[in-house]
Amino acid sequence: MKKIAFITGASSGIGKALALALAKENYNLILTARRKNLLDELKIEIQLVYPVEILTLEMDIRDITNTFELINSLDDWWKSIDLLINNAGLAAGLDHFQDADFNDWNTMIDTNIRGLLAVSQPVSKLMAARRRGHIVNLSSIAGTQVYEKGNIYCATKHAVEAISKSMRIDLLKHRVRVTTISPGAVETEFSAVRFKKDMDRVKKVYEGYEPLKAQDVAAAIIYAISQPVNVNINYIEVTPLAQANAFYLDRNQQAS
Ligand code: 8X3
Repeated sequence: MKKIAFITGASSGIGKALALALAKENYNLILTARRKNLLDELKIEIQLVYPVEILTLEMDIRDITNTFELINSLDDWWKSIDLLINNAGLAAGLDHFQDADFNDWNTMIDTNIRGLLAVSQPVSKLMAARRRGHIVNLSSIAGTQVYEKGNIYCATKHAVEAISKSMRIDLLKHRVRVTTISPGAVETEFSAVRFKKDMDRVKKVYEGYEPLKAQDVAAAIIYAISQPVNVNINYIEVTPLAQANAFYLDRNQQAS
C-alpha cells in the first residue's frame, strides 16, 4: 500500500524536488504552499509520470487557525499521514542586529517557528494515535552556527533544532521518527527571498563554487526515510563540497 507524505512549501526548491522524489518512491502526496497554481502545475507534471494520488492545498502556515482547520478537515483517508516534511521556511534580510527590519524578524519567526508548529502539532497528534509516522524538519547549518548578520534567521533555525529534539523525546512512546536535515548553501529561491530579489546580491552568494541543488537535499531526505523500521536518522548536515561550515567557503572551486 502506498504511504502518504505531507509537504509544506512544495511549490518550489527543496519541497518541489522532494515531491518528485517521493512520487518516484510511490508516495501519495499532500502538497501545500501559498502559490496553489504552482502546486497544480506540479501535480500535473508528477501524474504524467507517476501513478500517485495528489491533493494540493493553498496553505499559508503563518495563519495558524487556517492551517489547523485545513489539516483537521482532511478526510480520514488523507489523515493517515506517514511522513511530514516541514520544508516551508525562509530567511528575510541579512543585516546587523541593530539595523534589521523588525518585520523581517516577525516573518521568519511566524514562518520558521510558529508555522512549523501549526502544522506539526495536529499532524503529530494523528501520527501518535496511529503509533506510526516520520517527521522531517528542514533546518540549516544556521541551526547550529551563528554568523554575522544571521541573527534571527539563525535563532529560528536553532529553534527548529530544539523543537526536533523535543519532538523526538515526546513522541518516543508513539513510535514516531523525527529527523532534522541541515543544509548549507543550496541554490533555490532562498537567496532571492532573503535579498528581496536584489539579483546582484543573489548572484554573489553562489559565485565561484558549485552549491547544492534542491535534488541533493531531497536525496539525503530519501535516505533518512528509507531506513528499516527500527532505525531513526536523527540528524543530517549536508553542505557543498566547497563549504566546510558557515564560515569557510572556497570560492575558487569551479563547477566540474
Ligand atoms: C541556508 C544556509 O548559510 O545561508 O540556511 O544560513 S545559510
